[in-house]
Amino acid sequence: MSFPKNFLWGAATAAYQVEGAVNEDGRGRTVWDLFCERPGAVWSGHNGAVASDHYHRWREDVALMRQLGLRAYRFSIAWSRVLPEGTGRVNLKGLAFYDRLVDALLAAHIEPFITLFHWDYPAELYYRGGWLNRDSADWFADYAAVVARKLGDQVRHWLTLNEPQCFIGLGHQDGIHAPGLKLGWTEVLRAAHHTLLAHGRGVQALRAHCRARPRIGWAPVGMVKLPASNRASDVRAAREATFAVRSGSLWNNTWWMDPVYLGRYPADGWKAYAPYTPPVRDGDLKTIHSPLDFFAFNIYHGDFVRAGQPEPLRWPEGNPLTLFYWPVTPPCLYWAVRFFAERYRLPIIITENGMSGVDWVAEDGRVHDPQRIDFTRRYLRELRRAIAEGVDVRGYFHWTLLDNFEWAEGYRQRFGLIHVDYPTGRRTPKDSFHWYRQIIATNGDALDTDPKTLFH
Ligand code: IFM
Repeated sequence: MSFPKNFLWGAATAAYQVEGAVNEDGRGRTVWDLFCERPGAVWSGHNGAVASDHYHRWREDVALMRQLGLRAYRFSIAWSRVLPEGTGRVNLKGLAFYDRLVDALLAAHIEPFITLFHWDYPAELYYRGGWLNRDSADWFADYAAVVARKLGDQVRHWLTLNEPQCFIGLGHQDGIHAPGLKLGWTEVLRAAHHTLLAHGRGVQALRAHCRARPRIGWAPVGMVKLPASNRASDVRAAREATFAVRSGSLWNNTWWMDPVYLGRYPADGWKAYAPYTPPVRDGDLKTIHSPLDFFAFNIYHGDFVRAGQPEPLRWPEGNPLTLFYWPVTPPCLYWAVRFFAERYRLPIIITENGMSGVDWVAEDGRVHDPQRIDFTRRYLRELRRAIAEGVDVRGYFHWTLLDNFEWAEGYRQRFGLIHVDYPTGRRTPKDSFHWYRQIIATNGDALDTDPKTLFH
């Protein structure tokens, strides 16, 4: 058993991380432009002003995607390119950029997957209260409608929001991402509720305004607990921990996913977060629960748990870590898709997975990244194991296509299949690019081949 026919082999990016051109063609400012100006907020004072220069080099990038054999490309739209003030006046030049990109992707037989919001919130809306303002749901719906009217005849796949756990948790609670707020729990959970509402209103706007029938999802972080053994008791403990909400942390699945897929907040979360739970008006949960076509999530690692032990197990000394110090845990792909399929009962798409490494152009002119190949190979084999057991998985997007601006880490974390030399913008496909190309070309069969024999 291998990957299904028509499996969507993809790669993903996000607007602020790759585009640059922050002052061109009428783009409005965003909270990330503001945050990068704060001394000490981003490593070494980096910002997204030029980034991977994709706004100017998109033709070259689509040609590289074609060379890679990508079946699907996930990218986000910069809300403030389309609506510089976040709402109201439409900037046709901004829309035209994405229109050209979509045309080029379709001409290359690459399926566009559009994320409407990947963290670059319009500054003008932030000044009006941002996600703390309940009107933010309407603002988002208006923006979704504008994009849908322009691109909804050609684009079939849509994601509303990317990783609300991060832009609310890191951005509004911990203050380490834009907009850099450190709010209390009442306000954090209110902002979180408004993002859920925005998602639901966005889904409705897409369905109302796309001319081709849209397939819609969203892309939260998928957090999974892994059983320390195959014993039924450990698997049960892992499943329970995967779907639990603990007080004091926003880092969970169900506070975000249950309202969207099941139409209710999880009871344990409602108890854990009391007395800070948000005001929920009549009809809110119905809106948030607007039907979706697939279950998407982003995943990088998981923690191991054992029955009878409430805390995750300690990592063995010397456990492999990426440059970000994230643990390498291939079974997270197997267990996450199994657990999510059981609970939410929709076809699954992995919208992000990958690793940051120490990658540079070697003296032979190539970028050797054997660890990314080994990482991705192990993770994909675990995904294949779940598919072989009957889980309906439709696609996998590697994070990321190009090295890019990694938020508060600036440019020091390289996640790309393609190396970017930032001073010149020069692209060099890494060894992992050539390897992934073979994986795509064989629909995954080359996962069983020694990677060293697959390219050069
Ligand atoms: O770069 C980010 C992306 O924007 C959101 N998900 C995680 C990636 C790696 O940190």
